[in-house]
This record gives sequence, structure tokens and C-alpha cells, in this order.
Amino acid sequence: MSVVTSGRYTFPSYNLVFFIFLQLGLHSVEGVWPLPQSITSSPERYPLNPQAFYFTYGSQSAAQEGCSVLDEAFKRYFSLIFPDYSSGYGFLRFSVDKPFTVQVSVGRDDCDSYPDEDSSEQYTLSVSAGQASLKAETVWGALRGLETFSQLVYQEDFGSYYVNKTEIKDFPRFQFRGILLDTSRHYLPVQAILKTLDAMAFSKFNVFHWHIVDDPSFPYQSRTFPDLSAKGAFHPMTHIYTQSDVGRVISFARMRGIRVLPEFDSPGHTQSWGKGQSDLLTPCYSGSSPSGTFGPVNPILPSTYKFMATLFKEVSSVFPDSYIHLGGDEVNFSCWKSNPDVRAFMLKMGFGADFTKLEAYYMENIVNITVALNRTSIVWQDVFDYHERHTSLSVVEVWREGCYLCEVRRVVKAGLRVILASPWYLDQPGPTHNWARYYTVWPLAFKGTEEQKKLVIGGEVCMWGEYVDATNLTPRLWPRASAAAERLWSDEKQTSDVDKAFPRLQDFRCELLRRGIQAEPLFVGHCKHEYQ
Ligand code: CP6
Repeated sequence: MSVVTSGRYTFPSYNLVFFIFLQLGLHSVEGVWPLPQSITSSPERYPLNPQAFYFTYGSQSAAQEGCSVLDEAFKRYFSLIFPDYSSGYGFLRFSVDKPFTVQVSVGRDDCDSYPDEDSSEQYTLSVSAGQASLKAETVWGALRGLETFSQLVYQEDFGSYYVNKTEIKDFPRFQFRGILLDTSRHYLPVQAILKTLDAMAFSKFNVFHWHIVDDPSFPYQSRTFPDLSAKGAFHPMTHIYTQSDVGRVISFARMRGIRVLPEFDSPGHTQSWGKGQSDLLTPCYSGSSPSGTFGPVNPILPSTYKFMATLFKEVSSVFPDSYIHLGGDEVNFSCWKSNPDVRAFMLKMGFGADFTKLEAYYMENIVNITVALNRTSIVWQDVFDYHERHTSLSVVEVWREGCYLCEVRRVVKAGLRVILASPWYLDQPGPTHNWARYYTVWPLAFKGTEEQKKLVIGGEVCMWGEYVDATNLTPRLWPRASAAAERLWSDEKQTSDVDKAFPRLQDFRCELLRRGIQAEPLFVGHCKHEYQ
């Protein structure tokens, strides 16, 4: 067997093994990505006829026909499983075959709600002759189970569909499994966002972190402050997200059990805000007079906090999620330092010359605004690092590279919750940043108590937008993001072996292609569906 070296990791080439495997027409029952917590399957298999295949609600199910989340999911998964019969679902179908039904039962009728931080996503799936039984506490768990079921179905050489006898018990390892998209460095058309949400559901991601605005552009069209996008977007009409665009994204995500977490990053990363909101940014000085350039949000004016309170009131009415991301990262202090009014304020407040205290003061005010709105705030790690008192209970997102587990440890020691992003920067292209690098991350490999480890609520794949727009977003995300998805969903002990994961991920990448997601290749090879 040949050995392929790619970045730091070494793994054998599976071409030969793979070839034999296809010739025998075998199907890997571990063809589910991310790997379920527990799966047992047998060689016994059942043919599926698209004309005699149905999703139904179990008689004991709290949700019944009319539950939009599941009704729509049944249609989607029918087309995904049988792409050639996509118009068949829901129509009267006649067949001589005995039917196969997937019976879905949920314990709660939460069809009209939004997924949130403590939504259960566990499910059990039992596939036997003529039927599959899918049970979950919530519709969100049922969605995860439908995804798994769709990955169990395979097609053989002459096009017939099969599913093997299988028992699955499954639940996520981490509650928060996110992808960040940056729509400020480059505008992403709504369609590209929706496509990403679709693909996220295939890997069981459940949070879309929308880094919607930043220095280069402000594409969010605010109801209360329309000038922000009118003057701050790359184009005031075409490169914006209207209220209706945002609504579409939120409802499309809900249908897939995905939360939409908006980030309005401040006080840094706000150059574009200044174009539509005068007096918001700090005037920088050159010597004793204003230089004409602006720095971070001006933390010394009451008008700043009034504006922020109004903006976040709108944001919390538009985005239903209980979390709001407040940013707080990478504040450049040089402009604040240059401004005599800011320096006078520092003295008055007793901050001395320590500008981290000024940022902490600003962030505390912003956090309090979101507390009053009944929202949980997330901040980038800088805010934790600058705060001496960690009173305002925020979730901290660790993003700096280097010893990120050291930082995770510090945050959980302070009793705060953590989301880990540092090891999963997908905006960096392969082959140095290959899938195995994202796969071999151990988020809990730090010294700490069980209680402390529970405070690590999950992780996030970041797709910063400097070098990414709609032309290269999809292949840069997939299938590498799926490697992180398995780390965040599956049991660590069962998924620590890169060699075992490789053929499974190659398989899954082929499935993504079959579903219309232009996922990049991992290495030499081919997909079976190419010649079907
Ligand atoms: N943009 C914003 C970024 C980054 C951050 N915030 C960033 C910079 C460097 C790295 C990772 C992220 N591009 N707004 C920091 C959270 Cl390595």
C-alpha cells in the first residue's frame, strides 16, 4: 500500500482497497457521516422501490401531517434518496411491490418553534423488513434521523436501491456545531447562503453564524438605520440583505434545524458603519488636530450607546435565536490613544493609560444592552482577556491560534462557556490545511474537571471572506468542514483514526457531489455515481 503524505499527517492510499470494494458491490454500512454514536447493521438488505416508498407519521407521534418542518423534510429527503423520481413524492403512486414506509414519531409538537441551545437532537432509527422506525424527542432530532436514513440508502450497478437492516442510537457530542460565513469582505448572494445551509444539514451542523457586517461593507438593511447599508454596502441595492432576504435565510435554516446567530462586531471592525452613521466612530488625531480618519466606535459618547441599544433592539426582533454575537475582537488602540477627548475620559474613569480597560468598559455596556433584551451574548476571546471581572455571563469564542486549549482552560476555569474556532479556519486552502488537520482536533484535551469540560459547548468552522466569495465558497468548505462536523457530533474514541475516516469521507464527498454540492476532492480517486 502506498503512503501519501499531506501536511503533518500520513495516511495510506486506499485506492486498491476501494477498487475491490466496489467490484464486490459491497456497501459500507458505516457510510453515515458523521458517524452515529451507536450503529449495528446486518448484511440483510431490502430493495426500495421509489414508487412504493413513503414517509409517514407514527400514530403515537405528537406531530402529525401539517407539521411544516417534517412535511417539507419528507419531500426533500425523498428527492435526495431518489433523484430520478423527484417529482414522484406526494402523488398517487401505483406499484405491485410491497411498500416500504419510514415511520416518524416525535415526543413533542414543536413544529412551529425554532431550534435553540437546548433542543434535543437525539434519535433512534431501526430499519427492518418493509419499514423503518424513526423516533425522536423533537422535530430537530427527527431531521437528524432523516439525514442518517438518507445516507443508509445506496444504489447498485443496475440502479436499484437498497437499505440494510440497521439499528442506530444517535445524539450529538456537542450542542453547538457552527459554520461562520463572512458576508462583508465579499457579498454572498442569498442563494449561496441557502445552498450552504442545505449542505450544513447533510453534515448535521446546527448553527449558521452570520458575520454579516465588518470594515469593508455593511450589507444588512436595517429598518431603523437604512443609511447604514445605503452608504456602507458595496452597492446600496444589489449588495444588501433586505428584511425579506434575512427572513428567508432564517426560515430556510429553521426547516433544516439550523439556528441563525447574527454577529454585529464592534467596537473594532466597524469602518463601514461610519459611512451611514455620523459621530459613531472615534475621530483619529494627528498631533493636535483631527486627521480626517476614523477608528473604532467611540466609547465615550452617550449617543453611541443609544444607537447600539436601538440597533440591537431591532436585531433581537429580526433574529429569533437567544444568542447574539457581539464581536469585540482585534481593537486597534492607536486611534483612541491619539484622541484627546478619549484620553481625558480615560483619566476621569481612572483607567490610566490602559486601553484594554476602555474596551472592557465599552463591551460591558453592550453586553448589558443584550442582557436587557433577554439575549445571551457571545464575544470573541479578546473581551475575556481584557476583563478582570467576568461578571456578565457571556459565552466566549476562542479564535486565536497557538495554545488555544490553554485559553479554553482559562475560560472554563472562570466558569464561562466556550465555543472553539481556532483549529478550524477553512478560509485557509489545502493541502497544508487538509481535512485530516481539521479531523485531528481534541477540544477537551486540557486538564480540568468534568464540570469544566461541560462548559465547552461546541465549535465552529470559520470561513473568513477576504479570499472567498460565491465562486470558491463551496469547494473550500466541503468536504473539509465535514471533518470538523464529525469531530463535533461523533464519539471521539470511535473517530480518532484518520486512516479509517479517509475512505468514509471520500464516500461522503461523492454523496455531496451527487446532491449537487461541488465538494473538492481529498485525493486521487473517482466517484461511483460518475458512471452510473
Ligand atoms: N475578521 C474578524 C477576521 C478575524 C477576526 N475577526 C480573524 C483574523 C485572523 C485569524 C482569524 C480570524 N478575519 N472580524 C478575529 C476573530 Cl487567524
